[in-house]
Amino acid sequence: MPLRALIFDVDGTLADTERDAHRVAFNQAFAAADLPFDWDVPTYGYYLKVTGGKERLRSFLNDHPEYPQLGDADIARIHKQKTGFYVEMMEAGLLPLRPGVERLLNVAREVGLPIAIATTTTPANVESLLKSTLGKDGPGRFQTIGAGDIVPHKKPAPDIYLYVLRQLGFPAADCLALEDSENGLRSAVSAGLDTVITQTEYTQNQDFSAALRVLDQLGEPQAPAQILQGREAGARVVVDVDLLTQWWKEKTQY
Ligand code: XBP
Ligand code: MG
Repeated sequence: MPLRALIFDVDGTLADTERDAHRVAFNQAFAAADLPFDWDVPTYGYYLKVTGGKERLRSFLNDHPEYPQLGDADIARIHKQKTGFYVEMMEAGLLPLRPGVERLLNVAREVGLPIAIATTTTPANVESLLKSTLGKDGPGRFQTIGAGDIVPHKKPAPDIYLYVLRQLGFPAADCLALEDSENGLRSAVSAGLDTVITQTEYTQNQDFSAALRVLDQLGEPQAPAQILQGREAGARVVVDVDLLTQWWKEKTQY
């Protein structure tokens, strides 16, 4: 039985969106709302432990009683503005896909392997990122896009992956997830999915022991990726459908 679908996370996996896009958009929204704080790079990294932008802001305010405490409606309004700033940034074409991502998506298309998305981020963010990087038909290349508040519990809960698997109509054992974070890995694994990690600056010290492999990126032929955890640790590879299928078939935990 061949691999039947690849399910991609978005933030950190398709593109390195957190530090220079989401964080900046949050700060623009805080300034627009005259809030007396902003998120520097380490602070934002700390609050990435909370998935979902609204939930992240709520968690930050809970930890900082010295700042104005906002109700749910205010948080939703500020978050909506934040989404607007983020979409503007994507429309300006300021953020590339991570190395090897477009190549792997193209290979999947060539061999007829369906691709899908399971993310915590707001649907408008996914759409603007995919259109700005892959063109106006970018979102349509994914058979299913599961995003944001469509499920009751965000990652690390399995809900979004279970939703996407239901939409695809495939059992988890026939698919493979690609993630960048421990919260994402926990979500995918609890949904029953084998998972390959491409870590980022923000996630590099997280626990990925449940992953099939951990890499620094997907790699390009002229600049291969490095396997960081897994049986071939240290090896340089260009991740394609054949290699993912090989890892998925072996189901090896190293
Ligand atoms: C990342 C998230 C999101 C983004 C911000 O999700 O947790 O909250 O940081 O987007 P993933 P929103 O890695 O699953 O793509 O502000 O729209 O939540
Ligand atoms: Mg992610």
